[in-house]
Amino acid sequence: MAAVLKTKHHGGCPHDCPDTCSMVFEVEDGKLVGVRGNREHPMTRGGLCVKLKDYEKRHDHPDRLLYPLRRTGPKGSKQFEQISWRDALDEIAARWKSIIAEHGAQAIAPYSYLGHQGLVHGLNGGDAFFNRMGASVMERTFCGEGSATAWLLTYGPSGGLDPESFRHANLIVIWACNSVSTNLHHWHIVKEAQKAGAKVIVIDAYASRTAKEADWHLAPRPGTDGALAMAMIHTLIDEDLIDNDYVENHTEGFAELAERAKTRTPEWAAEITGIAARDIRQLAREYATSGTAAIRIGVALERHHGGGQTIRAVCALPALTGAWRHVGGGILAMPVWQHPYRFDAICRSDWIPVGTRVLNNLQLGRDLTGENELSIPIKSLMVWNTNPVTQAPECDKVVDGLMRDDLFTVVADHFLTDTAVYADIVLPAAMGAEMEDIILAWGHNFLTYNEACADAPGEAVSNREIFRRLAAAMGYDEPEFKWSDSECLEHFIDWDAPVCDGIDLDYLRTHGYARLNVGSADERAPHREGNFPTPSGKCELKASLATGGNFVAAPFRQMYEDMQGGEPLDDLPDYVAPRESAQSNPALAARFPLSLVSPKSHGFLNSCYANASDKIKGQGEQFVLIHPDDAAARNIEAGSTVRVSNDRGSFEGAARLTKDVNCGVVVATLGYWRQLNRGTVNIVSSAEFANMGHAPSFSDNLVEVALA
Ligand SMILES: Nc1nc2c(c(=O)[nH]1)N[C@H]1C(S)=C(S)[C@@H](COP(=O)(O)OP(=O)(O)OC[C@H]3O[C@@H](n4cnc5c(=O)[nH]c(N)nc54)[C@H](O)[C@@H]3O)O[C@H]1N2
Ligand SMILES: Nc1nc2c(c(=O)[nH]1)N[C@H]1C(S)=C(S)[C@@H](COP(=O)(O)OP(=O)(O)OC[C@H]3O[C@@H](n4cnc5c(=O)[nH]c(N)nc54)[C@H](O)[C@@H]3O)O[C@H]1N2
Ligand code: SF4
Ligand SMILES: [Mo]
Repeated sequence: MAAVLKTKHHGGCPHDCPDTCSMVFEVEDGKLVGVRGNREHPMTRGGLCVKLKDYEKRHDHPDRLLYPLRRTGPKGSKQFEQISWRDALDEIAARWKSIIAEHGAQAIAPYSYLGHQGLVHGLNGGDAFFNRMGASVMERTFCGEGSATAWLLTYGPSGGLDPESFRHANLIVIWACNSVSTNLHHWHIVKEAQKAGAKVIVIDAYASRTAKEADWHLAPRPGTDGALAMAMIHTLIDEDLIDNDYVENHTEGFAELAERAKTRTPEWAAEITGIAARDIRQLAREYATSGTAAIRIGVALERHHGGGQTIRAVCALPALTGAWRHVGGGILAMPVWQHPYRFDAICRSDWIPVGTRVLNNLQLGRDLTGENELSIPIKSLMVWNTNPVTQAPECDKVVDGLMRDDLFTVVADHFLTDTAVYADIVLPAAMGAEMEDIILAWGHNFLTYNEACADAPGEAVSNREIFRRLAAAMGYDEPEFKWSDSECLEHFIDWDAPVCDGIDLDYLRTHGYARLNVGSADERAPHREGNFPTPSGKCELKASLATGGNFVAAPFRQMYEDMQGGEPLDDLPDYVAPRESAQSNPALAARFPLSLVSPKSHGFLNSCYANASDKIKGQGEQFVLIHPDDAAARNIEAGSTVRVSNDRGSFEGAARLTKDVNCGVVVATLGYWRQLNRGTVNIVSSAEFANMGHAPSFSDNLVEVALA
């Protein structure tokens, strides 16, 4: 018997994660049999996280969807029959054509996210198709749009502090980011700096895995970080810890910010945050005097009403102290802005008919149930790369909407997810190693190539192929609908951009990854001399864009305007209270006295892997962290099943009594499947937008906890 040859191929982790690891796929006889991290890659360094280290098992999972399915029983009953691709496509095209004829194309709504993060098969992979159709535009603000808006207002589209430069920092502040679980390959660099003597400060609503490894953990009440940051600004000015030369030459609006910060004293912030005034002063002093201070903010910082304003206040800090002067000084949010992606070619937003309405993915439940009054109701929804029943807020409403008899729902996924079970037609999607792509990165400065090297099982096809087939069925014959994945990649990256100097598709195919030409992380201080890509060329403490200044970055104009959502933007940073807190809404807090934070699970990737028994075993059942005093007041013992509820609904979990949370705060992590549990955290979270970027408000959430 001839030995089967094992071959190795370049892969890129396609999951929604800032690390975008470069991987090595091992393939035998068309099947993915092993996977490891690329040892040469400076950030991946040969290691993958607990979710992905056996990625071949996800490819080979017995529950994977292999064929198109048509619903045969009531919605949600999981009764489906296998059908051919021809029948699936004919049925979808017929239903869509009839909906378009009767209600117009805007009655059809696309719904996607970063389940696959590639440029070809990812978030925007269906945009050209739906824009060609004239469907409703779906604004997708699950993650990062509050941060991005705040960042762009302050710094413009700068990549900010290089994640690899953190090894040169003397002081590192990790702010609302659970790096050990969610940004592991950056955490290695932070640990390196810590070993070399850097002090690591973690500011987190509870003692996360990351906070436990910090030299100092500060735990503000959820949603109050803006007060902490404003009081730091106050202290920097009050104690003359400002780099006056940097401020004068490279910032705008210092005098106005100083005026505002006058009343934002540490004593004022102590009341709001629950952190002692002397600790706030010490934090500001250490931050300003450490020499080289680096801040890494997590997306979680945006998840309350005033999230965007909070991030602007935090962003002001390195400009005030001149931390940007040093290699390893400054702030990191999402370096995606310096990547050469051509969203114009990917999305074809020029095809959107003038006047097309914009829906928002966080408010899917409200849109489907009629709570948001829509002049044209949604008659069909196509969901791919996302699982809103588990991940979107107010998800009981999402389920109510998906149950509507007059809604035609198509879902493409790998599994019969909590969302897919409500579909009329389910399409089987190919997985990572089965399709070519370059993976978009939002946490580092590398392009990451993924080779198609394994056979998709059954009749699963890639997202792009799904849209090629749908385009043919709908009669759309624009050339992009015929491009191969490789041809897409030629078009979807600006290969002539200076950051791509010396890099092309062949280079990536050979090496698997390439660092953008942005300069060495051991030498660069991107804003040593200012040079911020803002209208003024300075760090805009007072944002000219907030009041309609001249846009240097034209593509971002629409984004700012849309995302202000009509609410006028304050041109200076400030603390904006959460909607749901004892201070801002005492009547609500009397009924629901606990703040729920619902961060990411260590063992799941959003809701991915939360159906895999070994991953569930590692992660544990849905738990609710509660302080022993809060538990005692409710007769809750360790291990009791508790119900977490508010006016939006309830879910259950096992109580874990711990001083990792302060009194008044409870933590239940995200991703658990509704099919396998008694409710999920997003039943109780609110679909109200934060006040910037239409960001979500998952951390702005009052609940009560009781024995179930
Ligand atoms: N309470 C609370 N809610 C949150 C958050 C929170 O912190 N707290 N975080 C929010 C954030 S930051 C995010 S990013 C969102 C994420 O929310 P989602 O984007 O919905 O994330 P997932 O649950 O991973 O869903 C991705 C789905 O895509 C599928 N998929 C993966 N690859 C492919 C593919 O190639 N093709 C197709 N067709 N499908 C594929 C997966 O199987 C999975 O079902 O959740 C948000 N929700
Ligand atoms: N293991 C794992 N890794 C992931 C994911 C996953 O689901 N699982 N998801 C990926 C995605 S989509 C994203 S966006 C990133 C997100 O990565 P992170 O930004 O790290 O997101 P979270 O885990 O939601 O929240 C991080 C920390 O913020 C804290 N926090 C929440 N609200 C507040 C607040 O108001 N103030 C303060 N100071 N702290 C607060 C939480 O307690 C939590 O410890 O992770 C990615 N990586
Ligand atoms: S999920 Fe993140 S850390 Fe894990 S392999 Fe993928 S990119 Fe790397
Ligand atoms: Mo996210």
